[in-house]
Amino acid sequence: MKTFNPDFVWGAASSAYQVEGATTTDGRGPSIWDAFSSIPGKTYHNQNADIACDHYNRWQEDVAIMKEMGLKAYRFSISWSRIFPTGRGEVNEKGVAFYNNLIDELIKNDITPWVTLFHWDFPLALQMEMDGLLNPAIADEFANYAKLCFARFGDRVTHWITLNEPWCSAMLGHGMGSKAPGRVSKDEPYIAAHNLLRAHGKMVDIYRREFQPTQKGMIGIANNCDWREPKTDSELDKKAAERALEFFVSWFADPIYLGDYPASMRERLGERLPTFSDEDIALIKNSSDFFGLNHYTTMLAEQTHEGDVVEDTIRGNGGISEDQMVTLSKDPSWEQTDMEWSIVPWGCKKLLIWLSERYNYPDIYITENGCALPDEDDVNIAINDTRRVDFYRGYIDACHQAIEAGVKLKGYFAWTLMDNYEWEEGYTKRFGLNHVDFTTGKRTPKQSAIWYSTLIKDGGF
Ligand code: PNW
Repeated sequence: MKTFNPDFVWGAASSAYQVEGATTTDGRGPSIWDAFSSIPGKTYHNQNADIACDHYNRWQEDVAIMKEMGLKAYRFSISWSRIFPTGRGEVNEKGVAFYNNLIDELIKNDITPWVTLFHWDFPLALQMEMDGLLNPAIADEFANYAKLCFARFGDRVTHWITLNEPWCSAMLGHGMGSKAPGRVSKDEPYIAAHNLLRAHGKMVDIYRREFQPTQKGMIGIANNCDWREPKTDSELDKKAAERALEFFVSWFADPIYLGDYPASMRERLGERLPTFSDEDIALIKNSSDFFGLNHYTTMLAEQTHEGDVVEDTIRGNGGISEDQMVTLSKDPSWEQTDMEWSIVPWGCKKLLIWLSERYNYPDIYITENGCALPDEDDVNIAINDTRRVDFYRGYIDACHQAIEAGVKLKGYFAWTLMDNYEWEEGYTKRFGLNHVDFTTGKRTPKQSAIWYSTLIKDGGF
């Protein structure tokens, strides 16, 4: 039996746009994802999240499912444009009421709410008025929105995540353009990331000064990072793997833990990488009470040789591999999920140790980990998801090994509570512990949900 500390946080995660639906109900304003998904060709079969899991109407049933599963925590995000339909100005009280009800219901059922303030559904009005994340002034808009959330929900919410995966907003939203706002650029990712870090710093500053002393909560950020394993034992490949991790997670975590971007990024990017002002970095440094990590896969990394054609076909570098001089690949022996993400549990362990060593052993929470499997439209196939059970067992075992190696891992959130709108992939990629029939809305627990509940009940497996 592998046992975990009794106060280890076992949870499941979701995000507003992926589950809520009701995109024009009760005064919600549009987000960049409503706009992006309405452009023909941007998403699978032009699917959008107008209905999604209809969680906006079925939240009570969904909390009952969490209760049944024995979840200790539920990570969800707030839709900014439900609270401020145009991003700022007058508060939409009906939007506030929805989250108040959800939070109260969770607490009534002994499930701790972990709230993400921003999970990609940026208000369309601010995108159009201000150019979104490219405008430095956007940091103040984030702070204004976050302040309202702390004021209205912080009496009950004591676990805050400012941003979900700024790497994705920067690289996939402003580099490859595969996610909203769909911009394609080699330089904008670095600007968007910079403003997101500044926004994070301002949100945390407001929380710490105005709310944390009385509300006593904790606040952090959720960064995503895969593991990069050197393709060979050569010094060049080892350095390439290290550099790939630096361009991935240290891009965001070094400013927060060490006070500036990694030297490898500065060296390679020069002026293309923005510089923090003294005021910015004063707010950003030490601005996370815990390390939130979303982790999905592992890739092999090798030094790109001078003259090689760099084509980021497996997308692991968000389309700007040449900035890193790193070429990524996969070991063909690795089993893959429906996202074509390789299943490599030992990569998770190595990453947890690498992060702990680099950032001096912070408390870490895995804020997302999970897998999509094929053929699960059919509920009868979905409920026999033994491969997902194997996936979770493998990764949770790797977490256990990391803890034994000294990593201060304090919690784990499965992605995701139920099948939902997988962004540009529409409803084809199913990550849920619970199956959702998108015609009727019916939820059905998969075997993985039952396995996970048993693990929570037993405190291990
Ligand atoms: C995360 N990558 O997205 C998000 O936080 C979730 O909303 C999403 O549903 C989940 O993981 C599964 O995709 C990612 O290309 C998207 O490295 C892309 C990448 C990583 C995470």
